Amino acid sequence: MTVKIGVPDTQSCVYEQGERVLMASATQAEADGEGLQTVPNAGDVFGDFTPYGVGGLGGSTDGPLEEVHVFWLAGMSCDGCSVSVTGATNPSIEELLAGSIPGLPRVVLHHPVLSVTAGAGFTKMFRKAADGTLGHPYVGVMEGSVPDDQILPEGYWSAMGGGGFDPDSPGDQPNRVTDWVKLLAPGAAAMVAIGTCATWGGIPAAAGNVTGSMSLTDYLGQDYRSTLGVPVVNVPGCAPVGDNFTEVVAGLLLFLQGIGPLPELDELGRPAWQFKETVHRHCARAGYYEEGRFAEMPGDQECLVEIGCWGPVVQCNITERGAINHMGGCMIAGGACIGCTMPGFPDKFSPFYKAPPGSAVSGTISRTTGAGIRRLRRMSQANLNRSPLWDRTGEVPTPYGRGMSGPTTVGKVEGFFYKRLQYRGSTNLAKANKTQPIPKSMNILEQERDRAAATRGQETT
Ligand code: FSX
Repeated sequence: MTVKIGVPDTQSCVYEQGERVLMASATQAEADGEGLQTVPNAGDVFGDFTPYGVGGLGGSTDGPLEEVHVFWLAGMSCDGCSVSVTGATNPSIEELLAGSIPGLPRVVLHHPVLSVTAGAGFTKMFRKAADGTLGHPYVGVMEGSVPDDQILPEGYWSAMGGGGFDPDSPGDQPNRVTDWVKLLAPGAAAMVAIGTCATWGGIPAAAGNVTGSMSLTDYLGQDYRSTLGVPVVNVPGCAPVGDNFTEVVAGLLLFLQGIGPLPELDELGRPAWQFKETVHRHCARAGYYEEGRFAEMPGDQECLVEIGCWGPVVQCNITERGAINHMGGCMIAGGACIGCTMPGFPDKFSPFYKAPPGSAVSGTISRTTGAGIRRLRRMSQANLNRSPLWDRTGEVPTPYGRGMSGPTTVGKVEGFFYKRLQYRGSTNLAKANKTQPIPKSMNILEQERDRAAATRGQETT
């Protein structure tokens, strides 16, 4: 059986699942006069009797999607990802849940910690999604790494709900999260791995990994595609920046709604615009690095590379985006980057208290060149901290820096050559107006005092 799914770009995706092949081709759908949103169903999850909808995913044919369900699964995690997401501001969870962002459907979040329902009432919607009776498209979110408990005859390392997946099952054993993932991933419009545990394996998969923990992609395999033809989307970070996640969800919803392109993902499935730059490039301390000034202990204000910061090679936008609402973040708070967004984390970055070996080379080069750069900058800075008027009078009339002088002889020589370069091919207005008179009312109070003293002198004589 072949189902064509109209998606809002020209990609053509094939997902093989037994006999079933799903093809996503906007071009074909348009050629058939179907446009978007005309396919009966996509994937086993909605069965043959679900309503027509967007991409065949169960939404209304009468208009845009009104709601999309998000099923949150937690494996081997510390719940830090959930905490991060609750702090997201742009967009916020509240905005997504309220459907207040123009064009986006309302998000119905099923979260094991945040949902108000519990027990069977909570897992009911998960079951509906798994057996194809939900009637709405859904996105699956995996927090925490995936343990290797499928190899166990019974038992689990991470579970949610109980009683088995067969409604007639008499058992009350907890249901493994790994089973939920197997059931929900094939019918999901997208599967998003949040946090480094879910994206790459993270801390539970570090050396000595007794649970056999792995990433969501390791578990589902590299051939996994969602019903929209999208591989696992990875938003790393331990914990991740909450806004990175909600921004990606918003982008996926626009895609699902048919009014936006699939968010650009890099070769590891990361949102490309969020993870292409290094920490160092946007770090508030990066200027110290180029001047060869390094912190010697936590709390120092300089570049942290020599006390264990891996920022120059780590791909992460925390220095640009901050932790919450563009505030805070590791380096701003004084913490060295330990590479938590990277697939090599944590093993390849440990021990965290030692400087990266590569920093010895780059640090030495930076110290050498930085010393010269620093001196030149100090000279320029001294010049730029004087107004043109102060240069002409030869003094700096500030009570705060008494004794600050006008330009020194060396400074004048340096300034002469600097200006030659600066104004080459253009007009130096200061030079063109150098005959402009010194303002007569400068230092007015002293003038008044002098005048008063002079008047008193005349009166007494
Ligand atoms: Fe992992 Fe999430 Fe690290 Fe925690 O729950 S990404 S341990 S900070 O935050 O899964």
